[in-house]
Amino acid sequence: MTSVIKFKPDPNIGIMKPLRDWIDLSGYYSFKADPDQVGEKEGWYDGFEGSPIYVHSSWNEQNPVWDLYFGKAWYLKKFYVPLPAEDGVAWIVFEGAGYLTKAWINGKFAGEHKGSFSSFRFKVDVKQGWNALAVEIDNTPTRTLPVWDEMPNALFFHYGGIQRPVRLEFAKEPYITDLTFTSSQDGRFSIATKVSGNADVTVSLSRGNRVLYEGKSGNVDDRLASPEPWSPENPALYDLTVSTGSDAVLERVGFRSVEVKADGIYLNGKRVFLKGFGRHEDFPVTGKYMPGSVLIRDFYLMKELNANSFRTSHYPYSNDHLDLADQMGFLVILEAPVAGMASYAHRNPDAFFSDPSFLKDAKAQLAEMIAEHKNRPSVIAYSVANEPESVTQASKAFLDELKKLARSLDPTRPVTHVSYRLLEDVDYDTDDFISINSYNGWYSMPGDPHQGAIKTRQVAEELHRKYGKPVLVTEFGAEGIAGIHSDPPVMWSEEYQALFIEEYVTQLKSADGVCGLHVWNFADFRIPQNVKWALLNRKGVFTRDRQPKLAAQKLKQLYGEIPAYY
Ligand code: BDP
Repeated sequence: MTSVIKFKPDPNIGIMKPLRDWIDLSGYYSFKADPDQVGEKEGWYDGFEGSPIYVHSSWNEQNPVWDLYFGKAWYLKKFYVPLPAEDGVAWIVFEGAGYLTKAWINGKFAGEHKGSFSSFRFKVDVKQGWNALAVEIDNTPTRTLPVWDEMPNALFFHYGGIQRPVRLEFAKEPYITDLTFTSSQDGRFSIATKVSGNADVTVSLSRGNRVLYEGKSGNVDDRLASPEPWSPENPALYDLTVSTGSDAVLERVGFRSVEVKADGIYLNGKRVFLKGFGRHEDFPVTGKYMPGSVLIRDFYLMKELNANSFRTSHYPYSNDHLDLADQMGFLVILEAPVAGMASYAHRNPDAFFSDPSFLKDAKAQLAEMIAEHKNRPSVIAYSVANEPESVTQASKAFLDELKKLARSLDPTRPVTHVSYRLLEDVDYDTDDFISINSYNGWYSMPGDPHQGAIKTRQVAEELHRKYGKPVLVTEFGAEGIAGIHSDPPVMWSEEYQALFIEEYVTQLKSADGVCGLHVWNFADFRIPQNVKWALLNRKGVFTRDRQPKLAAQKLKQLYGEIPAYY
């Protein structure tokens, strides 16, 4: 599988340092919904009359008419290529579009892709001068990933469209097709490069203007004398440049080690406590696209609350998002888009998890996620799924296949699955650490966060005793509607949410074997219409527009009292 080479920012956050020629294809497009699915038959790839839309962003909130549109839709754009494009290779690169994407350049089919949350590319023929790009997106709610069969029960809003950047990228043969960097905090590192043909490859590692290592091969095992290790306190990044003469790519890498022992997760040899959040990519109007300015605010807010970690619940986040995690020092649990199964699969988990096409899609999207993000220092572990019905042999077989694949693609990172089946779960034996979601005091034991937190502590400690593995509490939280106050603290008030979080953190921070706490969620986010929710999922400690609730102040204090290393 060919990994996607990313353009990474230079040390000034947000400034792109492309090492290939490229043309940005974001901007205004022409858009047309295709509810009758006639576009392909009628040749819309050659052109159609549409209305304006902006790429990249979900289509839904750009026009109230499209808000609840799920299905096929078309995008069209004319673009100008100033270079003699014919004497090299050109790709159209999507950093995330979906769920099903088909693209045509100048009426010629370029390729199709399944999955909304990874980068993919199609080789294309473009000509110097004007060209046309047509894209068909299909987000019909079906057994996609995440699973959307039953819309009202879906875990978050089912946005659609070309939701992340698009560009045209050029290279000359032989070009670099894959790059893997692994390291440890003592300076040992290895580089493995794949190239499209025969080429002399050179590699270099530098910091700022200082070149610290140069090698004359794309495959290197070596050691850098006394590197600055990467950590949340000091996220030291190095520029790794790999060049074939005709092509060059840049990755920003770090020197760090991750190890799981029975009593915790170790970063650079020290036992680290993960303090943070489950997040979402969700923002008004832009939908599933997170503007850089919002990400910047989020990361400052997370730092302000003394957090050092988050999970990319429930799909891999954008390159912009994860670049900031590398840059600002967050420990990321990177989650594959295998989620949304609970309400559906519990009726017949055997049939659900034995479906070979479901496993095939899950494996493909997990593999893409790892290929794209495997060089990031921030990514310390992979979650292969959120809340699968991990209580039967069929679901266990499904999850074990995913874990086996993750380990074969990347033996350096621990693997987990996120369970809400707690003591009943049958798949912890193949996890490196255990991850649990718990809502005692909200969905169960409503109104009693104190006993709820005690019960969760007992479950976490029992799992740790039984399996001899650390336990990360990946979700706990309560809805708090901003501006709703109550004395005494009752459910849905800001006070109840703050109290719930306080009870959980107090119980769990010193629980035997608990290696971290992720509050659900960083910010309120959009969900399908359902009597369970008041317009949004209100479990954010910040509102959807990033204003603090009472819980934010409380959490700042609580996380501030937990030492990062213990
Ligand atoms: C958990 C899911 C999460 C939901 C949360 C909730 O993992 O995606 O948003 O419940 O109900 O089960 O708020």
